[in-house]
Amino acid sequence: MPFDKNFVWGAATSSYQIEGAAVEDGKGNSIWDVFCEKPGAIKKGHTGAVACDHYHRYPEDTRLMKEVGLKAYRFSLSWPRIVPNGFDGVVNEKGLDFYDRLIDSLLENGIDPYITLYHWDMPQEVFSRGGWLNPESARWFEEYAGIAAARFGDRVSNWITINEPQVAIILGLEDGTHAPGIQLPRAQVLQAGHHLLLAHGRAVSAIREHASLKPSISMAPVGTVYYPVDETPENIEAARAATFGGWDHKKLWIPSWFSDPLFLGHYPESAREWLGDDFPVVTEEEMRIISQPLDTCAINFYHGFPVRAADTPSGWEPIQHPDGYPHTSFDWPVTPSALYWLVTFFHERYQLPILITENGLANTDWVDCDGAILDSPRIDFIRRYLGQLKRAVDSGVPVDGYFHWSLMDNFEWAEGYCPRFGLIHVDYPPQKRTLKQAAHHYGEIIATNGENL
Ligand code: GCO
Repeated sequence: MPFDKNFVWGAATSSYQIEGAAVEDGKGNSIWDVFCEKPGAIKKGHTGAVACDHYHRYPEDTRLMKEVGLKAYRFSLSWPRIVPNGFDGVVNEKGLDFYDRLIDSLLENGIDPYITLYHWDMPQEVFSRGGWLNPESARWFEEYAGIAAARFGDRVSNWITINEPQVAIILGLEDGTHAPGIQLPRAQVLQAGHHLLLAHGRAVSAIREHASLKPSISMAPVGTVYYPVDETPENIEAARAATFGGWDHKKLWIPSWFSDPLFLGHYPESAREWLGDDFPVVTEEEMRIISQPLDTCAINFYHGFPVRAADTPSGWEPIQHPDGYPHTSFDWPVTPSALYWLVTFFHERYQLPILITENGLANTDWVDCDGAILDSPRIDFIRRYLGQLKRAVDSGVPVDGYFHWSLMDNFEWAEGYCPRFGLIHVDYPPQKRTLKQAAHHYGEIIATNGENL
């Protein structure tokens, strides 16, 4: 049986990773513009100043999406392109115009737009006022969300508030390897995370208030998951327990930290012992704002962690992949069955339809002497992961769609342009785009609704 006829087949990108035009048409600075100038912050000193020049080349890019056969496209809005300093509500019309043109071009090509409001490029001026540590930041984000929903909500019905709160908070404010590149004590990291969730909640209200099309709203966390190495009942139970309670191993990457507040209305009590006095003190009103009902449970997913039942205090133990286990060129292991368990566990816990908002791999792609890009590992990866997604659908988990990361090669944060995650190869410069073999293959999967997976 193929996927449902309404299954959403898409690909994803984000503003800072592809747009370029960093100082054009009134855009304000983002924390990524500033972080990239810091010596040693980004591999080879790369920056997103030009990126894929999508700001100017979007007509070509939407045509290519159509050529691949995509039904949907997930992209993010740059907050400082729309509200340059982020907090005073002064709007940059030229920024709004750009997204108008992009959305219209998508719709003309029969591609459904999915907007992410925050994919990490916070206005620098917001950071100067404390960023997510400042409780006002949630209000500023609400205002920006309302502006975006009022302008685009007549043509766009799918909204994702925050992309991967874990990465924004842990890598940005605890490890310091992502913008803004600072290292805060844990209690402040948790406080910033709480304000980020409040920003999500306030944005949900703003979208519902200002969008004219009925919106479907979600947040897209990192899908950290443990999966059973052999699928025995004991190992499955071990994987479930580890996925939502393995604090000592994965710390704030454990998905219940950022997802339980949204869907269950409280932070996970199982983290209290680990966090001690750092466990956030919150109000009922805040939790009510954070936990407004959502329409889907979006998840970004790349790889999982094998686990088995064991005679340990937690009842499980993580295990190592054997030597020579398949890895992508980003050194992430290839773990397709983890996708089955991820959507199964998330659906069990949060009781909503699942939407995979990112999944993909970096590969050492190049244009061969015949002009083709033969990325067979990507084809195999897509087949294996989608096969497991299909298995979940067949077992009764409602899955609304799948977005491949990424539409095109782009700026991979601290790794610069070194990894290539795209379905479309980008030669930068001269900004030449070429469909990889996997793009054609994905197009065939889409055309048959996954019949042959
Ligand atoms: C992510 C990011 C993407 C990355 C991708 C590959 O949400 O993690 O959204 O920006 O490029 O995940 O690391």
